[in-house]
Amino acid sequence: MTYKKLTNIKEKKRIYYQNLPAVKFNRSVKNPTVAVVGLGYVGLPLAMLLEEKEYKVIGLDVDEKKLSQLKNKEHIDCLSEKENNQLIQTEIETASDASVLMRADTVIVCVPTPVLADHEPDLAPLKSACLMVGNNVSPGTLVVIESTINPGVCDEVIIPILEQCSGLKVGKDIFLAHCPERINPGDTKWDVSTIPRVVGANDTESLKRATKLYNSLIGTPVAELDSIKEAEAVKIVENSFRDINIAFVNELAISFDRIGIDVVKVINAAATKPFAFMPHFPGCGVGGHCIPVDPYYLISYAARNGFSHRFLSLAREINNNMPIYSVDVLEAMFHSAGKSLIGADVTILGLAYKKNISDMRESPAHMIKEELLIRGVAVRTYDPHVREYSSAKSLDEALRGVDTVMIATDHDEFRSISPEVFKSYGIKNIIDGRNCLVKEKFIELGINYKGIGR
Ligand code: SAJ
Repeated sequence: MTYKKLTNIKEKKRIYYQNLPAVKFNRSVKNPTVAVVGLGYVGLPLAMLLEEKEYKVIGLDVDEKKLSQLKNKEHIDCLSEKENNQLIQTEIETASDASVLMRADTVIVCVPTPVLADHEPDLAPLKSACLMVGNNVSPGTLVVIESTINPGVCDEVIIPILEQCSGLKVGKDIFLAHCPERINPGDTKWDVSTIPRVVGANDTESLKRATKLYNSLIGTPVAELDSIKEAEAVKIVENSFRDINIAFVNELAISFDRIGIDVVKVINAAATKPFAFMPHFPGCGVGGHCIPVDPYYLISYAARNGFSHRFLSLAREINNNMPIYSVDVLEAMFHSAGKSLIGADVTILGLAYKKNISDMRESPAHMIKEELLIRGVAVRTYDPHVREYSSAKSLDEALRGVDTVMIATDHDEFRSISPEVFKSYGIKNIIDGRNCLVKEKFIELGINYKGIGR
């Protein structure tokens, strides 16, 4: 696919900037200017870290609402409390006009790489970001892609866009590296300043510049790869590894449910082995913008290259089925009491895809709610981290008048609800989709409790 250069005004601008001496171009060698494209849960913490390390930072985003929130120092949902407090202290220049990129010595692209409804990779946000970069990048600039991508995207998509739009040669006039983001939302231990990083590029100058940049940002030395494809593969492998391990324990959970074994106790016992075992835990599904998404990037690219990732695909199928399995467990509970699900009142506790955050992307709770509605259930939802999308606005409203609860997210707020509180609301049935409650205590109180695999 050829990407047409924009009007020759851009040409003239670039030639003008190309000939500007660095000092006029505000290209201070001491404090290089770094532009971050995409100010989400990856780009914003990175922009704040760059500013902390005395880079001149320009934040670029197409979301005017987000830009005004940043300008007015409002709370940003995708950031932790600590990051929000830090954000108030920072003075990052933000813009939606891509021409600011002409002033950057380095441009770091941190835009989402989701999948479409058919699980095919959706590179539209990334392509649009690269078109902005290609049409505004000036010679000598280092471009780093942090967005999660499969092997081949830099060589086959990004480089053609950058070169055709800018008229510049990657590896000679401009430089390109891939440094996959490794942000773990909600993690209080590992953050952008401490998470070790991997950098890959196809030429030594690009690799050298990117390694120098990231070594100036984080304490641990960057792991270097001399192929951009290998760097693209690293993140996909990390997250596919997690997905297949979760699928393994989810399959065990379904199997052990039939033979009366508590899979969580077995996994915890297996984890006493200090080597060659890494515990993962079953649940009502795998959500988020990484784990259930990234394997599809490799599955799709490998298929285009004549290989079928049957194992990765099966793991995705098992994990995608867990929300349905959770509703099956509830239906079996009702049937064993001689009741039907039709007309039942059920509250789903938790909408976010994982504990103590507000992100609902690919959350299993959506599919659980859909499946309950299909089976004729009246559904209420409550998530203290996602009130605006909760149908009940308080725990009291969520529990009053229903006799069945499904836990879809193991927020601390839900873990701390005592069995006595549930009992006081007349809750008779609990499906613990995150195995986060103390099973024995609920059974002692005569509440029908079923977890996932226990
Ligand atoms: N989940 C399980 N069982 C598990 C672990 C997770 O069902 O044993 C579910 C969670 O409930 C959630 C989904 O999987 O719905 C994803 O959970 P996650 O803990 O993997 O959280 P993410 O999606 O934020 O993953 C991030 C990833 N970080 C990056 O991609 C940069 C991932 O690589 C990390 O391994 C993960 O955080 C982490 O370790 O927490």
